[in-house]
Amino acid sequence: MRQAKTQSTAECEPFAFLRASTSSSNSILQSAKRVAASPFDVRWWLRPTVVILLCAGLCPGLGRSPDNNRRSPEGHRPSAHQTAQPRQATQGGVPSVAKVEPPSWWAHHSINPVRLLVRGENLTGARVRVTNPAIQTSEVFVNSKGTYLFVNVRISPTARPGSYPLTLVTPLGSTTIPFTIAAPLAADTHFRGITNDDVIYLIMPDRFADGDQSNNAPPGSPAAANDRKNPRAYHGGDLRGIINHLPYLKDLGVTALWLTPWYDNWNGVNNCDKPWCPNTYYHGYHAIDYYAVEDHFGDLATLRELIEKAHALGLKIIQDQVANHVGSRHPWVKDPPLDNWFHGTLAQHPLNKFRNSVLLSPHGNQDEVRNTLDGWFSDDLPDMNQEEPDVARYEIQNSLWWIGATGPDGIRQDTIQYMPRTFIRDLSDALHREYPKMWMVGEVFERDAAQTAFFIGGHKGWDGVDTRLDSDFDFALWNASLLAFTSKAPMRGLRDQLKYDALYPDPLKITAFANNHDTMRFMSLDGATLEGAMMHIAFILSVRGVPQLYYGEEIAMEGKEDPDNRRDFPGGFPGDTRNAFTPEGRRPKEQKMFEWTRAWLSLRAEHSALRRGRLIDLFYDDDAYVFARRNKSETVIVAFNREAKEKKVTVPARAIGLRDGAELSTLIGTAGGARVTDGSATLTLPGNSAAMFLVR
Ligand SMILES: [Ca+2]
Ligand SMILES: [Ca+2]
Ligand SMILES: [Ca+2]
Repeated sequence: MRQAKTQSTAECEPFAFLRASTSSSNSILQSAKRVAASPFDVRWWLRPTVVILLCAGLCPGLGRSPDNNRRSPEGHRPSAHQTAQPRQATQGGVPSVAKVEPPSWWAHHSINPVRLLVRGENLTGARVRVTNPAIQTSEVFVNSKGTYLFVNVRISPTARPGSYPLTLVTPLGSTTIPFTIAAPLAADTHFRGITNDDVIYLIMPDRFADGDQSNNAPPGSPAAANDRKNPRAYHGGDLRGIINHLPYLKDLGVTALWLTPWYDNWNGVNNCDKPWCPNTYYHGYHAIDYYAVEDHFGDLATLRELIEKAHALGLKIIQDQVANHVGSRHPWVKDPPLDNWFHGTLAQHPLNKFRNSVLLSPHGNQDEVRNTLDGWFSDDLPDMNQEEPDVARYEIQNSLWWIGATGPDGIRQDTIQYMPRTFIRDLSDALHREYPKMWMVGEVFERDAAQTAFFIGGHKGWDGVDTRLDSDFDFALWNASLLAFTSKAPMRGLRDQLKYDALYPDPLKITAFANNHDTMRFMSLDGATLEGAMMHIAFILSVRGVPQLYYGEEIAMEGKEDPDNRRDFPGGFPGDTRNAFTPEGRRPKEQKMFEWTRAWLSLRAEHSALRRGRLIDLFYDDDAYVFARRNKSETVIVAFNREAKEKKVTVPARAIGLRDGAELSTLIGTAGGARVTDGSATLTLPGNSAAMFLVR
């Protein structure tokens, strides 16, 4: 159940202002926001005078000794957390610390203080001391079992990188909380964001390439967990395997790699009598440690090496983050840091009914809304309660920690519509404040453009919230493209879907994807042909938005529903009989698809109109769709003909500013160009193919 939010001194941190609009008790902030010239401008709130004035009224503790351990440890927590709080540390033994999250932070960071979550034993009654004046602690809280301690650490701007251990003291002993101030990564070569100049390539690390067989059976993983014959077991793919194939990806022409989650997941194997057992968490969506790298995939140093080597080749990296839930094997599940850390418990929790549109509708009833936000994605995925400020804060810090510690350029945020939109906004704001170019794309798995548009940033929804989310995936257009290119729907359906771009603040910001790890591969769809797959990928690479491909699409891999759509890339694994990373190892069909994909990627890189141009419909009927992409420097025309035979299509030329005599030269897909006469041009389109023309 949700807890009523109470005022706390923690609200005085600049970080907290970003969520102030959701605080029912924060009337001073609310009234201040009403008079603000730009109440959603973070910089306004962060002006020192504003901070001081607001805090003078709200935070009587500000300015007191940073060592607030004289306060009762539970002093600032909402009362819901206090119910079982022992007054004295008379039970248990000497304190011990097992985990500190985050383990490191940075000076000059926009989140300061950072709030550490310390897991340990016998922490009841703990105080935290520091001797180095470069850091100051405050707001200590210990949970009722004495197993978790929260503490704010404020880092002086003059603090130098190094070790800054904190001392945890209870009446029964003391121990150390290790903590490091890290040197920041260079901002010009990291955190660069994703733009329309990028093409994203989705990789499941376990299924792409095994570059290090020494990590294929890490501690705690039985043989059944690492069985390549089981599509739900770990197959051995890893970060080293991706490093080894960076040149392949560079040559293909993609510019950004989205890796499914690299958080550490449980190494064991689930057994049951259902068809999906035995299974493992090879896909990475069941984190047991938000601050560690999956040991099947490598370690933090290998991840850093991957990101540096990718960057050196001009390839960006996108981290898959999952703030909505963790795995049921996470230590929190048996012993949550706070009673309201999750929505419910493993034994008793709501299950998500996935009535997702209740959030879109202003008429949704609260039972359904709460189920969508609080319901567990499955019994195996405990749902994080982002409406608890300490949960939101933990997750925002975690998101920024990965960016700062490893240097990726973007984030893909899983199952984003099951989290409060205010949390998405606060996370977006925190990311952009520290990393101005940072880009986050949300998974809104809905074929309804209205739903997609509701979650993308740049406009307020009916609820008054602008998520400020940079992008989300265009499942509606993906669906329309599959239907069109498997001949399940008229080609005009593409245009009919694209008209709903009217709902987006900026349609260029949408991520147009060909397929992903949750969808059947094109070649396994009913009605699929290689020509259809070629048109589908050409469409995704030429339509507005940031394109995203799925590993293996460039060789027309097959695969039905999960996990069949996650087959190993041929040649990536020891013992593979052929290597499809090389032309010699590809079958003729695969080579044809590879060359076609590479050619369209190359054209996209060469022609700015394909990346950023306005899309203008020129022709659409049952079997063909022709559109222009036009910017100040050039106009290209992209045409799709689904008929088996050649088709002549006349397009209006004046509509795209062309005069009689203008030449349309072919870029790909057809030998014949065209010339504008009497205000129009007649294109000769080969059967079952896509073509592109450049206007000169
Ligand atoms: Ca491996
Ligand atoms: Ca693991
Ligand atoms: Ca949720």
